[in-house]
Amino acid sequence: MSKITAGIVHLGLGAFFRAHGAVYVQEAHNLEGGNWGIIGVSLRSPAVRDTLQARNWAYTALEMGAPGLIPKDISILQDVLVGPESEQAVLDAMIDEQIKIVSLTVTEKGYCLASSDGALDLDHPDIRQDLANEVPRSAPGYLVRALQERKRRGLRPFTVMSLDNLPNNGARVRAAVLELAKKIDPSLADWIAAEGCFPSTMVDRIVPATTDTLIEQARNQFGIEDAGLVGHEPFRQWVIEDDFVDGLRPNFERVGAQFVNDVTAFEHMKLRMLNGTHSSLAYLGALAGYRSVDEACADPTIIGFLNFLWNKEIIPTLTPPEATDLKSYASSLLKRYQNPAIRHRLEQIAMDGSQKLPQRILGTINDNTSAHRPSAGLVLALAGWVRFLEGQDDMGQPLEVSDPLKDQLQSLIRNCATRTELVHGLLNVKAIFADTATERLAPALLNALEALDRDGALKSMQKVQS
Ligand code: CS2
Repeated sequence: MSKITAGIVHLGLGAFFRAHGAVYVQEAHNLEGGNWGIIGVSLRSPAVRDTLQARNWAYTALEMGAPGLIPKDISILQDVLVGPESEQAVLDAMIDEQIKIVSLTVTEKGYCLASSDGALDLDHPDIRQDLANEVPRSAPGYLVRALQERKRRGLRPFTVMSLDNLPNNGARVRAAVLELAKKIDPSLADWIAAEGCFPSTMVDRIVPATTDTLIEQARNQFGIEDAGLVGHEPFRQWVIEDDFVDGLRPNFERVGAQFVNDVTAFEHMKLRMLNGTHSSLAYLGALAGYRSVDEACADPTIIGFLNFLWNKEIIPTLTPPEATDLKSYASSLLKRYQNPAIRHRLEQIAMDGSQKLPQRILGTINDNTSAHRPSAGLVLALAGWVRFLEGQDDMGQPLEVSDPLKDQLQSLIRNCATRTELVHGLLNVKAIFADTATERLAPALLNALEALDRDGALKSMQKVQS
């Protein structure tokens, strides 16, 4: 295999990027060649590197749809680095002038933002360490230190392209980078502000965590021995603001990406309609005893509840992106959820609720409140999150809670004697609810929580829509 010169460093080499962004880059390379190989970086654990090493960074992207499994070879990764093993190796890769783009899927929490308003959290332990040391730990820290060195060497900056499910992801990462840079060297911040580019993007593809069963299926069906493979649904979408340093980027439009001046309408649609209902399903579906999205979406009560959320509570808050019909978008989402080949675990989607709820659910509730529209379904989903944090479904089976604020939230739950006290305590957690009209939300949340306590998730979902 001949080596392709790398033009992209990607931070956060999880399954989503390997099944989405990397596939687009691979396809653009297959069509046009060019120097757009990818150097992948894991900022935390060596696990992905250790797995991908066996096949020299090549892996299989397996489409899981009605015709069965369709494998595609992805060999666009040129190297995989692990931040905590060698920060300098990661910085060296980012500083290399061949690198034109640094893209990121570091999840919501990886940006170290203070609260739902999106400012950099200067008290975050990783940001504190990045201010005190030149060797970075956080994603914003790596971006700033690499840009600092590029400036010192008289090089052009790279484009910073966030591919995470955050609204205005480009503007957010730009603000975080500028704030950190300003603290380190104000002239660096000025240079980045003047010369840097931070396109916002909307990314979409459902990518469940790889299971041993899928690895085995690939072995049996295709003779592929690949522990690093990723499975994904057939659908994909990528909408990108065309704002790249010196216009340098692969021709992603040739492989189906859409370039726009402003991605906001697409982001809102996707975050509220897809991710908002995904999170609602994760909490309420899991409480009802379901374990995967397709399983939950076979239940007529849940289908009715999803349609209720889309039609009555989410679509009224949205401006449709050009050439998009939101009702058809909703029905296509339901079909995607019902894909039986994607056993998307609800507990996976439930992860990191404290980081996801503001952009997925709370913004929609706020907009409805301002327009004097009710949000009983979304408030029920929020109450579902609270009950999920208690760690048991309606039948008393354990649920796995994983969240950076888990300790804080669960100790609040333990220490509140009544539901009223708990609702007030939770709504006071500024990292989640800073931008929410909590006085209006409190009585509705209390009601919904009591309904779940009394009736369970399924019956409550039924009552809301009737
Ligand atoms: C999901 C997303 O895990 C989650 O929180 O809602 O990963 C979702 O599958 C993707 O955003 C789909 O594009």
